[in-house]
Formats: sequence, structure tokens, C-alpha cells
Amino acid sequence: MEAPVEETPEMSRRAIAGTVVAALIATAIGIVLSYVIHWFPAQASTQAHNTDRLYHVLVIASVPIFVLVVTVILFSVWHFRMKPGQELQDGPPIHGNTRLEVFWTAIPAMILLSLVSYSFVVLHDNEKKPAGPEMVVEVTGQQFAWSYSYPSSVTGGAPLNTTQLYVPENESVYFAIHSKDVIHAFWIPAFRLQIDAVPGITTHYRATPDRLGSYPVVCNLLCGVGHSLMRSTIHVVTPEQFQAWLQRQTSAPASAS
Ligand SMILES: [Cu+2]
Repeated sequence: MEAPVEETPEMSRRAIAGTVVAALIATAIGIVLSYVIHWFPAQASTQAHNTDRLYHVLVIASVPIFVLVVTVILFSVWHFRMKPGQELQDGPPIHGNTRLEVFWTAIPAMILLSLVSYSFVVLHDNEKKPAGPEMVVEVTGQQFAWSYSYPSSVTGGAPLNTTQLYVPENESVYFAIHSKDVIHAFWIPAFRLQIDAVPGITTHYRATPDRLGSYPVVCNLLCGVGHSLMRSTIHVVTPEQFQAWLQRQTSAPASAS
């Protein structure tokens, strides 16, 4: 049988140093990957910027913690593995370490508390009523389509019922969301916003579109056989284009679909 190799302090130090370097490299790779790969669709609202910033803060906080935990586990498995000749030996009887336990409870608690506070601030900001004007759009989910209604405060005349969703850039939109049958979820991925459409109650969220273009609107709650087809498009246009669109819809209601 092979004799157990006694480890010198020098070997131990070298093993720890190598592990620390590997952990730092893994952390850097994790954080860089979260930036270089575009994981999400375009950001088309101020809320999307806030939400994605929060996501990046969470990633930057989580990657080092994940790497630390995995590194300690892998290092312990490898460094303290059973060596030939130790088959019948038991580990040292350790009952605890109060200082270490206080430390590893207090630090994660502080990290969690700060992340929770920051998340709260972001969500609160996203839901805040803007100082400027706000436009209301009524959204109705029904198996298996979305329809929209622009109240007279927007049209200046009779409410406009349509299956098209146009909103002007840089103006806050208050989506009041209803359902006629079952629970749906009104999701605009490019805005990073989603809320359930629930029969009997009105839910809402606000968004300030800040990027021109057309983006998918998706029902994100299984609502029946046609759920996967329950999609629509939101068009973010300039205020002038929005007014022109409104004019076309209200003057020729027959073509409003
Ligand atoms: Cu659905």
C-alpha cells in the first residue's frame, strides 16, 4: 500500500492560492458573460432600463457568491479527500465555531437586505405616477385575443375600440387590464412588464415607451387551447404619428382592425 503523503504548509498555501485564482477567473467569466450575450429583447421603455439594471446588479452580486460556495465545496472535496491509509480514521470532532457562524449569518443578511431594498426602489419607481400627462389604454383579454380601448380622454370624442395597439413615445401609458373569461397575463417583453388579466377586477401597470418600433405583446398564462396564438403587437410611434393613427381610426371605424 502507498504510504500517506504528509502535506507541507507550503503545499497547502499553493493549493489555496491556485483555488483563489481559479475562483476569480470563474467570477470574471460569469459577469462578462452576463454582459456580452444579449439575453433579453430590446429595451423599449424606461421601466425596461430600470429592470435590466436591477438584473445586472443581482447578477454581479450573485456570481461571486455562487463561485465562492462552489469553490469551497470543490476545494474541500479535493483537498480533504481520504488518502490511502486513512480508511479507518474518523474526522476531527468539531462542535461549532460561534464567531464563524455569526459572521456567515450577518454578512448574507446584510447582502440580502440591501438587494431587497434596491429591488423595492426599482419596482416602486416603475409603478410611480409620472409628473407629466398620462394616457390610459383599456386592455381586454378574451380567449384568445387582446383588444384595446382608447377612452375619450385620449380620442377627444367617442372611445375607440380596436385590436391595434399604438402608443406615443415618451409619454406614460396607464394600461388598465381586464379579462372577459379566464385569467390571462398581459406581457410586453420589450417593456419588461407583465400582470395578470383577471375576470372581475382591473389590474394595471404603467410604462413610458422610449424606443420607436413594434414589439410583441404576449399572453403569458396558459388560458386554453388557443393560448399560444394569443399575441398582439405594440407600436411605439412619434406623438405626430400617434395622432395621425388616431385620426384615421376615428374617421374610418370600419377599418379599425
Ligand atoms: Cu393565454
